[in-house]
Amino acid sequence: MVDTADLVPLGWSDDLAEAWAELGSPGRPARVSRLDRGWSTAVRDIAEARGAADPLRIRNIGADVAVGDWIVPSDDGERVEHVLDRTSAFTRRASFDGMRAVSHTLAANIDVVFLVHALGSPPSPRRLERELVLAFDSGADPVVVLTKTDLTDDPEPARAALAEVALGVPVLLASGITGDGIEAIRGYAAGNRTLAFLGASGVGKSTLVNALLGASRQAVTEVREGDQRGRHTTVAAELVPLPGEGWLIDTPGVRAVSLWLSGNGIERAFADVFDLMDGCRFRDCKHDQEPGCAVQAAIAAGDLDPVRLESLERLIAEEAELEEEQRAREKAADRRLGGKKPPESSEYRD
Ligand SMILES: Nc1nc2c(ncn2[C@@H]2O[C@H](COP(=O)(O)OP(=O)(O)OP(=O)(O)O)[C@@H](O)[C@H]2O)c(=O)[nH]1
Ligand SMILES: [Mg+2]
Ligand SMILES: [Zn+2]
Repeated sequence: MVDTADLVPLGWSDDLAEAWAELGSPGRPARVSRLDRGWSTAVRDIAEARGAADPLRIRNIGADVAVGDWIVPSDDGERVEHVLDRTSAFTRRASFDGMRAVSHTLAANIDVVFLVHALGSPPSPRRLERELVLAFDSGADPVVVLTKTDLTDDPEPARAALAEVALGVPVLLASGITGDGIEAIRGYAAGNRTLAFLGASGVGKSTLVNALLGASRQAVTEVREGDQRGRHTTVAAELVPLPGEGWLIDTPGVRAVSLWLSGNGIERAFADVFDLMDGCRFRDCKHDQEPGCAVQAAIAAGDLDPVRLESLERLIAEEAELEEEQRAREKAADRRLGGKKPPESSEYRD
């Protein structure tokens, strides 16, 4: 019988213990720290995580594995036998593979998702809205980090612009260069929790990770002079232990935040607009020209930015399209494989 006490510093939890027990407590669970083509690296204890012992290298052919996942190797240690049910996962739509949409899970079994934005370029509340939908859908707690505070004397306008769409979500200020706000971020890792950093290339995710580690572990490159865009320096997600306790997942910057839906992320990210909709006179109100529309009344009163309503409508349409596509795809797969689903790609594409 495996002593799972060893796994607690790796982020093992009651929910994972339950998922493992449901499989009949096979083998010894390990946590995926990085993925390379066809191979996973997984750590079995804190010594391996800290580089004092060699981690497991295992083939993940046929297994849908993401960084942060808990896996059980086959008896011969050759391949991934099981992937434990995830407690959370940040998943976006990656790209088209031919005509079919492919999902990409950037990080699994995470407790907090830091949505990183940078001062030094204009705030992008529209992008944040999409990130929040995915973050709420992930099952982890979203936190917004506005970094590069050293680049401005007054972060307040940008902070306010993001706070307006980050309903009930903390907006932290930080700098990976000066160390401003780093201790507040570290606080979230108490209790061996896993923190994932997500955001566009060049916003400073890896710099924050290095500041938290107190070491230049992650490569960092300068953004382009003109438009502050990054150069996609981080190319693969990686799970890294903090010096004290807790885990960080640095991820590659993603250009487009496209929906991949599972839960009620849209409802949570746009709770303010849905609350208004409840006050419309007609239940089937389109929030356009109808009399008694509470949404239009709020826009007229200056209480709701009309752009936010447009964002919501676009996201709902995108969700509907995706659901339609998934239905069509499942039907086609059923016909082809007699009910067996094709494996998901877990490669990073942008
Ligand atoms: N002034 C300042 N520059 C920063 C800060 N954080 C990051 N930078 C700079 O921004 C550039 C990009 O930082 P990275 O940490 O590589 O950004 P990233 O989000 O990891 O980018 P990708 O890996 O491409 O997704 C580098 O030149 C950093 O030195 C900060 O807090 N202040
Ligand atoms: Mg990076
Ligand atoms: Zn209405």
